[in-house]
Amino acid sequence: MYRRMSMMSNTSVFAATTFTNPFINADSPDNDVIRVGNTFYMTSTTMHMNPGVPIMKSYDLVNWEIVNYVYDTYANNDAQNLNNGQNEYGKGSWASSLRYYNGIYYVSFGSNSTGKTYIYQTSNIETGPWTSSVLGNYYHDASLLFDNGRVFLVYGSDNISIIELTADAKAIKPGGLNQVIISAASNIAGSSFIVKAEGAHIQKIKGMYYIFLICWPSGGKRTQLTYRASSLTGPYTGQVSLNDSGIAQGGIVDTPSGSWYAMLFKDSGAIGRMPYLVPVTWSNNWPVFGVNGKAPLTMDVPVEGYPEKKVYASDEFSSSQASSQLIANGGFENATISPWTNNNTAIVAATTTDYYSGSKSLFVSGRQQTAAGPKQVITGKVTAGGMYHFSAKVKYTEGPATKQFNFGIQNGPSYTGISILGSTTLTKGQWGTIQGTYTLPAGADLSQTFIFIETPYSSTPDPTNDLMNFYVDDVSFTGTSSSEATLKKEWQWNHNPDNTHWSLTQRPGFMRMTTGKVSKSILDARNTLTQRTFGPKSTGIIAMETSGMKDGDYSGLAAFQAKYGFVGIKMNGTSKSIVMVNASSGAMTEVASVPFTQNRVYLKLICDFTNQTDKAYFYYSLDGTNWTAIGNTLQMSYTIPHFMGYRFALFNYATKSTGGFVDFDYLNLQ
Ligand SMILES: [Ca+2]
Ligand SMILES: [Ca+2]
Repeated sequence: MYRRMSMMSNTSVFAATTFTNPFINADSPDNDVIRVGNTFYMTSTTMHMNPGVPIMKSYDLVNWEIVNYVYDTYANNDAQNLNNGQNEYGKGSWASSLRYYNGIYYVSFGSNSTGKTYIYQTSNIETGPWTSSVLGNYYHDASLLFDNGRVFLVYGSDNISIIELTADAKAIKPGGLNQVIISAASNIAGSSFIVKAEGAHIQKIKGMYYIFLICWPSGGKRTQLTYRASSLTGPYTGQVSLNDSGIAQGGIVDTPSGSWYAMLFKDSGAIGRMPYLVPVTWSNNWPVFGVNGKAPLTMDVPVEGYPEKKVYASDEFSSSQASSQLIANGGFENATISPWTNNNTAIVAATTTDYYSGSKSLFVSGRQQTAAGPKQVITGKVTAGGMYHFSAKVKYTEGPATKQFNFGIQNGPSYTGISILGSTTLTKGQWGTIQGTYTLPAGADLSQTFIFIETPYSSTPDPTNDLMNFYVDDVSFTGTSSSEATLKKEWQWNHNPDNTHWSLTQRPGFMRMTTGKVSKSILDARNTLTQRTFGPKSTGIIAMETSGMKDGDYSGLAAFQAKYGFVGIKMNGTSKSIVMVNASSGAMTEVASVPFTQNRVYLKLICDFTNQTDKAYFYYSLDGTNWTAIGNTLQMSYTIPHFMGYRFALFNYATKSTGGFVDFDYLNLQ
């Protein structure tokens, strides 16, 4: 059923009044949902894909769009960077918890790669910035609880445990609560299990503590459990809340008008794990899931009148003029000061002694020259002719009553590329701001670029009056990014991207991917760009230009999982061919090869998930109109090494030498 929304244009817009589960017909597992006012926000697990932990937004619980991510990268080790044969497939970030408390949004997640738990927080969930804290241990499927000024993580498998955090949610609280609160939580659902009770979501509702869990009894399906207690530490009593088709795992949320829903998900074959919205009613303060013990497939939309939204999108790769932040860790709130370094001879270190915002700033000491201070490289992020806004908070506490500080930039390796962008005369002991705008000259040497903070030049600097220690915080440099800002939010890179080897501006209108390492296969290639496949059938079409490819390069369009398949261009010597590769056996097998002599090619991938048939079909075209099937059918299978639904993947990797490139014109999703 549809209801007319408006007659503002010639095309009437109709909003559905009913919907069908799964409400997102694509991979979106481990959802955690909150409501703030009339807006719902939801996180999900995307494992080894970055940026990671998508923030999805909805007004009706059915139509969701990706508005942000919690991090660009959460760690930078070999596993995250696909270096030295390492990877973090199926690991990365797991089962996040999303909470809103006193104006701050909090997201926690654990990583099986690093064995740590991460807590991010922000006052603006849609734009950030996020600050991160790292707990030294991995807390499995942890759920955040804010309760009367205290903060807890509830986590674990079968024996569900609680551990207390500091009030700012940044660390484990010494001497805080730390105990098992539900022992053998699985036992209310059976006696032997494929998966014991886990996936905790704790919520306090009308003074009662509810802990939602999932378990998977042997011979049965994934099952939703609810425990409750009037005291945080128990005793908890539990019951089976839903045992229907494996739809389970998640918490509950209410609409502004007071209707309750559970946000659960179901394993669904090669497409991944898809989310299900289940109505919840209350009986004797127990939530009752579903209707007569079943999760309805078709339901009324919880909040009517909002337009359709998707978590995937076609992209023309057109350059936008969006302004983006080019400085990383500008508030010095991260675990390390990276990517900040020292300029000339200075000691630069994060400090909690003084700060302008957050809980840390950068302390600069040991200065030997007036230019000595903090430095951040922004090579590749700026373009000649671009206009940039810069700002930094600076403070010093010893020496003259007032002192001038400069915000500078150096374009190119020579000091002749230095420009002072702005200056402010500070008063001792007070934070001040250096800010302004800067247009990068047309002829600037962009082979290397960095920004820095300094005191004015003197060839014979005085230790007291020129080389004083100082603090820096909230450094910002925004403008038209040469790369990062313009990718649509629906894209995620496989593992950490190498941002120096892709560009949306080197050739406007195209995504240029340049190889930066020699790879064995697509599985250890960097800068593979992905989006979710979707059901019941989805088609991805790309146009790609290949004149920059080098001997040994592969590029094209993949159905990406451990058992991947692709159609693409292979360069062998000076000859190109269109190849179809099928890796369903676990080994990369070239099934078909057709000679190819032109620059531009069109590639198509059709995924059929109808009734979990899970088949992928591959095609190519020389003109974008006439299509030819190539190779064989890929039998897609959801495998645990990747632990993720199949993705459409645009790739370009080298097997012999680096430096080749391809230009992707568009991805068209149907
Ligand atoms: Ca700060
Ligand atoms: Ca284009």
